[in-house]
Amino acid sequence: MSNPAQTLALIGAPTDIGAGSRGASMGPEALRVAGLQAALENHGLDVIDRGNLHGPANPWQPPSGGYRHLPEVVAWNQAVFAAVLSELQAGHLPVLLGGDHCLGLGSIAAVARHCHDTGKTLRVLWLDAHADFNTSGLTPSGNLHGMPVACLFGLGPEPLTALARLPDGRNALTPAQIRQIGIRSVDAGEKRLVREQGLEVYDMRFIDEVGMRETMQRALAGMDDATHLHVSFDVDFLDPELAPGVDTTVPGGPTYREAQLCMEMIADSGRLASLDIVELNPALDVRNKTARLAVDLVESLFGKSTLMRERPGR
Ligand code: 4U7
Ligand code: MN
Ligand code: MN
Ligand code: MN
Repeated sequence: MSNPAQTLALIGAPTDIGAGSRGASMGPEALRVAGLQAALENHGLDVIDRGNLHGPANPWQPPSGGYRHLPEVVAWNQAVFAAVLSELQAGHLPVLLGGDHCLGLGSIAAVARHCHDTGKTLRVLWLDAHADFNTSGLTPSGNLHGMPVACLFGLGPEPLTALARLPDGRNALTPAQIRQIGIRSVDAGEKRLVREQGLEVYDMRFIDEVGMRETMQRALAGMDDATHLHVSFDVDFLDPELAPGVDTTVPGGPTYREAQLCMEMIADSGRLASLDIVELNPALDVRNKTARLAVDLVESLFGKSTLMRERPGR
């Protein structure tokens, strides 16, 4: 490998407080059982498994004030924020093993803080069937896993937007820093907000029309040596025929080859510096096949195919 040895830190966050079904709390263990650490080590990476974070249990209550389990979501995100930031400060590449996607808030808030502290430019790729851009007034469910992107933009409950606020008072993310890929289910009010905020969304219609290659070229364009690339991989990004082990399946997602190309092109960019793997729900999976597929794709994200190809300059 031509790039200097990189140390990955796996951080488990076993919770499903942000979701509408129980089970994503088993995600970290399912990824371990599917051999995530060994698979990455086979590609010459150093991998430390930090084990699991701790946080409140799922009280399984209905939404209150537009949010379900807000205090628990805050507590889990504070733990994720601290763990991800400390790995970044140690020079490691944090890999957050969710857990539901409400944790994307704490993870990306930490990455944004680190970029702020080190003068890096943040680019986020949000691989998901959903835009996760709801607010308390728009959400049909109250589930906070449908709201992390809005919270990162400062649109959300104060304890979460506070976590995502930078020391200089700016929000963790601006629309220019995020690209959403694979989107195919956006709620009516959420759609208006996405347009109003000017999010760059490469939805499935776009991928159908121009193909995954052109989509990824556009999503990855304009990065340079100062770019920190964060990937938030919601496993429901994938077509549910391939990946049934998620709670919020939406038909018509990327095929196996399209998903591989997406991951390979991210690897080729040489900029990947932090990752979330979220929304895997082993309670809905079939013989852990979705976890195994996620591991396979994450291998590509870290350069599995590079033996076959010249890697562009890093
Ligand atoms: B995920 C939903 F209504 N939009 O807000 C909502 F369709 O992290 C789903 O992307 C959110 O899986 C899905 O509840 C959140 C729903
Ligand atoms: Mn999501
Ligand atoms: Mn989703
Ligand atoms: Mn989901």
